[in-house]
Amino acid sequence: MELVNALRYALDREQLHVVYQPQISLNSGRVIGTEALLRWTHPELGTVSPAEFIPVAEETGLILSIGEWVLRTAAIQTQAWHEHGWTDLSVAVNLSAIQFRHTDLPGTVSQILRESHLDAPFLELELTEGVAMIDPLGAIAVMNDLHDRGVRMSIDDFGTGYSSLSYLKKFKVSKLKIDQSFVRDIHSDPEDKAIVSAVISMAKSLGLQTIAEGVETAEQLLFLREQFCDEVQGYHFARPLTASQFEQFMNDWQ
Ligand code: G
Ligand code: G
Ligand code: MN
Ligand code: NA
Repeated sequence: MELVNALRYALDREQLHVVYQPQISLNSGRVIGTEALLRWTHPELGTVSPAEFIPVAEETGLILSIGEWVLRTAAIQTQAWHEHGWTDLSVAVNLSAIQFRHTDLPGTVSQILRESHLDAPFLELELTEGVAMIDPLGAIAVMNDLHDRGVRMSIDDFGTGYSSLSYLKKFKVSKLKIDQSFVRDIHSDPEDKAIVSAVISMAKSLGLQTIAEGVETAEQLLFLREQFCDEVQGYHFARPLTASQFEQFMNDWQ
């Protein structure tokens, strides 16, 4: 079966699921959110990485229904955690540029929030710098609309894309996600160290939050603390977890 047909089938047959990676506030030491990450367990191929199938889903437009399913699943799960008493938790969902351009994204998001009963500020949409490349004015209009509905937005993989820094002023984003490629070599590459430190201080001056991704070691964590990075995420704390593994993680945390 072609990958795209297999993927369409996967969406119908519940072969897709969402895993959640904890995000920790360095200020409070609390788990304040998760990033929702899509997984596909294919009956023969085993686990297929989203890095492989998202591009196929984008080419065929299937990303629209998959993306909507991820948003709905993550919102329902996070609301269930709120009702369990973990009322701090927000959820960050990765969006494809296609979703951003080709649907009534703000309307879809609002409908999902209504159905799930999740309050808008607990949903964060992760955009990449590519979102604004083709149609910056259109992107700004969609962002303004989402912002007016109370949804937060962050820039994923910050520093690896092509966007002009002047966009940061026009985009209604609240957080920069420092790409893991900069975090990885903090301790061996003085340039990466300088980049991470500069991004954090620039973000602070602009009133933006920062989260460092791909934190794997205590040394990286220490440096990020010293630089007053707001939040961290990475294998040092936890891999992306199934919902029930995440609940165990929360029960074990501090
Ligand atoms: O979780 P992992 O490292 O395998 O993710 C690989 C890539 O797939 C990352 O770039 C991540 O942002 C992307 N990805 C994961 N889940 C989703 C999703 O639900 N939607 C989109 N558009 N991308 C996702
Ligand atoms: O593009 P995006 O930032 O959404 O991709 C996140 C990806 O990074 C996910 O596939 C996730 O599984 C992966 N990831 C999360 N934490 C770590 C980490 O500490 N180290 C590495 N190497 N990958 C990580
Ligand atoms: Mn991401
Ligand atoms: Na990233």
